[in-house]
Amino acid sequence: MRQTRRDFLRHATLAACAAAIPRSAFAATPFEDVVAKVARQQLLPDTYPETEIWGYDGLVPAPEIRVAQGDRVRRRFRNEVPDPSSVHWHGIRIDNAMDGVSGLTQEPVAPGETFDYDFVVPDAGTYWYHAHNRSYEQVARGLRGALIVEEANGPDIDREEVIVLEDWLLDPESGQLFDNFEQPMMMSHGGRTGNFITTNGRYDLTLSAKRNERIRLRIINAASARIFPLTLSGLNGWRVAVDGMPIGQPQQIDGELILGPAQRVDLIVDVTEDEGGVAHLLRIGDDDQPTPLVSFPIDGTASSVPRGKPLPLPPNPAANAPDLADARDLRLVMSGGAMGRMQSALLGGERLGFRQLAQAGKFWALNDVADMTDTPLADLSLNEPVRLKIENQTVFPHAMHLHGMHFRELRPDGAFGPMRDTILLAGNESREIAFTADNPGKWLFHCHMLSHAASGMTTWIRVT
Ligand SMILES: [Cu+2]
Repeated sequence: MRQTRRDFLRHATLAACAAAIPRSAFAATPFEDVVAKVARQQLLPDTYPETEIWGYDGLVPAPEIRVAQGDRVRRRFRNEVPDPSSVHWHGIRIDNAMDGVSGLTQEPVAPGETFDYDFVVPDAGTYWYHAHNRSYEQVARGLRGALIVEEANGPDIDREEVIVLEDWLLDPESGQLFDNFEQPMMMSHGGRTGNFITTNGRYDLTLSAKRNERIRLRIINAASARIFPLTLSGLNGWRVAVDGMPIGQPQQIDGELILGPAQRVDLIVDVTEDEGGVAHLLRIGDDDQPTPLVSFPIDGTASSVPRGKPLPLPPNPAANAPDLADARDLRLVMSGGAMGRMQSALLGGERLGFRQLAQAGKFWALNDVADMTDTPLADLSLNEPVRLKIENQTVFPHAMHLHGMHFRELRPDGAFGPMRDTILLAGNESREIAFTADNPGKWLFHCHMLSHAASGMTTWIRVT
């Protein structure tokens, strides 16, 4: 492994401090490796060949990272895939230099090179980590996994399950990923969705459960463009957190639960299905038919009676609502895509017509600008309150993700929604969000339909 200047400086600092710091401080937080690798995994049924994937430590989903709230995460990322890469820790209120955005917070890590990520996790919750260079390809190839931050005093449950939803666009003949990551038709429509869905890397995930067992489900939509409408059967569930952050009073699940790309939801479910039956977490397909994402065959009984409504999760330190009285008003107009009204947009400072943009692989614009430029969407002062109206003038849904800070939706009646890091907008829908710009740095703000992000829907804000 080549020593970079960064490695050298780090070691020099450690040597200088060694005399002053007790040995145990080093032992407590060693760097662990996270290696992006090309590997093969059995995703399809056994009659098909293994699929070549890119996975952290060669696995999809990546090995779960699980730490306690307030812990320090130290990972030495080593890139062994044939494409420069970096790792983004999605939803973590993080030091900007550790945010992992190639081209904004760091240079991409070349094949064979390393980068040391070292950060503290201030909030408990369900987060994830994924590639953030050419992510429309690298995430779709499998560079994604769960990052779980545990509360000091977690909820009263019997067990928990982390549920990572992924989809894959596979050639049914070869079982291999189609190589069409930049296909204009997908970029200009809903994004590149797969034709094969896995839960925790399996198409038939089966987890046995007991009647009246209480399970926490941490569900992560790690797909690169797919929206998952979810529903439960044989399970009585409450929503207790979204995008990692507790929502206050648990909300009973009644009907459908929509999870946009990159969004997470924490549920506490009680198993109501009878012994011998099968409970399910289901997704609703385009044909309105429910299909199992997880099957829970019921084997035994945990207790004779269900426990009733769960208590709220303990709040995170980031729980305050922004003060709107002095808030800066911002507006973000999303335009473009197939069947859209966008005539032209700026690309690299030049005004191009829709057809010219399409030839350059750009189909979308944010405030009339395709792609990120040197100028941020907004220059904010540290701790400045912001309200941002997002107007989706396209016919497609988009999942807008802000790095580094959670926001709240500001609903038409003036009420705040729960804290989120990714908000899903339907086609031609406007929504308003508000946040306090309390984390200094350069923060990306982009669509998490990753082929949209690559074809115009990426901007950033600066907090100083
Ligand atoms: Cu989008």
